[in-house]
Amino acid sequence: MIELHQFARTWGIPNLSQFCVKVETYLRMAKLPHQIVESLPLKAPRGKLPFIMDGGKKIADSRVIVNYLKSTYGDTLDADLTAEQKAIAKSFQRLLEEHLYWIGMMSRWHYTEANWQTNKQAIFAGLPPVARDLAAWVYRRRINGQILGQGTGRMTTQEAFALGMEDVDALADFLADKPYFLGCKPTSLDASAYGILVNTLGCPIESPLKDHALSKQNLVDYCDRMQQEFFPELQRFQQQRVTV
Ligand SMILES: N[C@@H](CCC(=O)N[C@@H](CS)C(=O)NCC(=O)O)C(=O)O
Repeated sequence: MIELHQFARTWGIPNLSQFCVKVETYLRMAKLPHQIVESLPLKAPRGKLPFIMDGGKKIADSRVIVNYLKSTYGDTLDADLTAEQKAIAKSFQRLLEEHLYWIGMMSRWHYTEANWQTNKQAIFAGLPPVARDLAAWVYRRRINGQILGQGTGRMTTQEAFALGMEDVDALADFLADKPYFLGCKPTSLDASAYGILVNTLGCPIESPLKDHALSKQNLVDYCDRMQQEFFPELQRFQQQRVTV
């Protein structure tokens, strides 16, 4: 059976990692039997989660994983899309994963001390105290280096959040009143969109970006629907917001 190696569940959403949510959602949408193995990036082949094990093969990077799953088990979700829809899906996927993602990372790893403590607790709480602080320090340096290298970390937080809000506006306008991003049926773009969006508006990392995303009722309803449909064992997203 396919093994999905990812962070432990937390925050009442499928995963604190956008890309782990993406792959688990894809597996569930495509109805591919799998089991979850809790892990940390230091155990991952490319130093990042998620990765999967399948028939003795280790496959890392959510994009490579989804391509592998499509070519090995069939493309049940995207096969019927037109070339134009596929092009739109690819563009939004890149916006979500290569742009909006980094602004979310900035909010978690170096925007406010409160966010950092929430993030640290969620990722490292399972480690013994000294190892926890050391691992958190090492990883914080490493991830902040990535955010700087990617470029988002070179902007003021105000500039970066403004760019993230443009992404959120584009996503809200494109989704409009459709049930899924490309219409009436879920596609692999929804795995990516739900992964990044639920980690923007549905997690306890506070920022102007989160507030802006929460002001888009169609995106909030979308995350709620996705969570209800594909993660029915989790509490409904909107109810959690009311009780938090
Ligand atoms: N392009 C990769 C990105 C994966 C990724 O960035 N994973 C993060 C968690 S969201 C990670 O494990 N980071 C650890 C690190 O960079 O040290 C994918 O699509 O899977």
